[in-house]
Amino acid sequence: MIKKTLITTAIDYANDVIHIGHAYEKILADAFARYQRLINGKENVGFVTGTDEHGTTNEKAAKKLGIETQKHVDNISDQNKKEIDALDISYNRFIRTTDEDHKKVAADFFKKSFDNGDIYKGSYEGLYCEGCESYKTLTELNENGQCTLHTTREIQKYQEENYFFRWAKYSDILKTLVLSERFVLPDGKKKEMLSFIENGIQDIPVTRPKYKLPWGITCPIDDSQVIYVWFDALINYFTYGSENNLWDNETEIVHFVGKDIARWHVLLWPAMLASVGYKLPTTIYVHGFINLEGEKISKSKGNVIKPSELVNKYGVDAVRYYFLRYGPIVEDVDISVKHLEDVYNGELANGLGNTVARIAKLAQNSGIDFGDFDFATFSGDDLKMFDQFHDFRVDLVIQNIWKKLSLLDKHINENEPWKIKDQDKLKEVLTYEVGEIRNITKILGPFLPSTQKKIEAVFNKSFIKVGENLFPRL
Ligand code: ME8
Repeated sequence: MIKKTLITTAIDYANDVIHIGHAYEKILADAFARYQRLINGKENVGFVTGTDEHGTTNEKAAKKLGIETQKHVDNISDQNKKEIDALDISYNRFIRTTDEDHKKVAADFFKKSFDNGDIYKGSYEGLYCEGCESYKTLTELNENGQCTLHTTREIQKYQEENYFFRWAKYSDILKTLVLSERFVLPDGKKKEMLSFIENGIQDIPVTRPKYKLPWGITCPIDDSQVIYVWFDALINYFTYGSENNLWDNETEIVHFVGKDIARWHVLLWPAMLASVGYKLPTTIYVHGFINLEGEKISKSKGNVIKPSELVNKYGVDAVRYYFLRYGPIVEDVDISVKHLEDVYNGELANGLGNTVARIAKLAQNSGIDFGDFDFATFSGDDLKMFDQFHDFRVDLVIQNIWKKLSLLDKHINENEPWKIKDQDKLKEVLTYEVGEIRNITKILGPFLPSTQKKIEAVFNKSFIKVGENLFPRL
């Protein structure tokens, strides 16, 4: 049986352009997608990212600017795509929830759930946070009555007629899922998800009246309502997957999400899928948050950095490396531009760049023929270097590669090939060193795709040439 993989990231709200916090997840998922393509073939991998364009947040952002909502989301989605492209994210589709195919798939999904008896008419009276696009209970608010994640926004009071999804009905199924191995990772997240279930899952409104929020997908069973933005947005994965033969039992479905939206993916999404009888996701991988110099990244704090700003200054692979190696793979992390620069100088300019340049120069000066090399075929030893991808620990995979690199550097320093006069001895030492750098280069692709290509061009042929300076010192 062919194993296919569908990889997804959360789709970003189109109220404002993404910052480096949002970008982390894209780089993480991209490294995993590139790895899957290496081991399973690119025809067996689908990777989708995009923008979440309906709902109050997006509509209000457009109103504030005095422009049509569609125009606003077109503009932001376009800018987000450029940001994501600047990071060399190898998505197969950049989906938008305003895409016609998605609107149709989402409406059909809703109708199917309704036909199966899981959606019913009701009325909601309660609280809503527009930042989370989520219904809230009093116990979820801080002592000032604000959402703990969006303290600059006012909590809304809603009283309206809408349609509810029978979420509570799925509590037992969800509990079994959460307890099962690898459904939610890292394991530390299980407890939080279980406590949501134990506190009692309530049925949830899955439409909003159009007279209050016209911006959304029209509800297929009542055209005076639009589909609730989370119900609509989660279906984006299925839109892409089902249209690409990637929503079946031969496909492993992996969702990468941040900790603030784990609950929607671990608890609501599987209940929605169970309601219509579609395959459930295989794994939901939940990462932590990036803070910048001890502060939450936010517009109101004035500390927003766009991915492209870092890419323009340090180069795409340096940015990728920094986030993959030091990003919030499990817990939140605090980053700073100073730390990025130290890492750049120490691990990229000195570490990788310098080692590559030293070996290339020694090899070129030696006049020795090192033979061709196959960068595309992976041995058991090569694949072993990727072992920790099993747990999505991209940081540890990189750590191991850099350990290998520093051993190689040590080998150069100890053997001092530039001093060796004996040709046979020189050949032996350099053959080992050229071989090692080639082996390291081979496995860099998921993390530093363009750097890999550059090093490959230097070490590919028997004639090794000195290439460009990969990471000029800052
Ligand atoms: O939640 N550090 O969109 P979003 C790490 N549209 N990750 C961060 C982050 C930070 N500082 N800030 C945000 C939404 N993220 C919904 C998703 S999916 C069907 C719908 C992550 O634009 C966040 O955790 O608020 C989420 O995974 C992603 O960026 C998009 O956040």
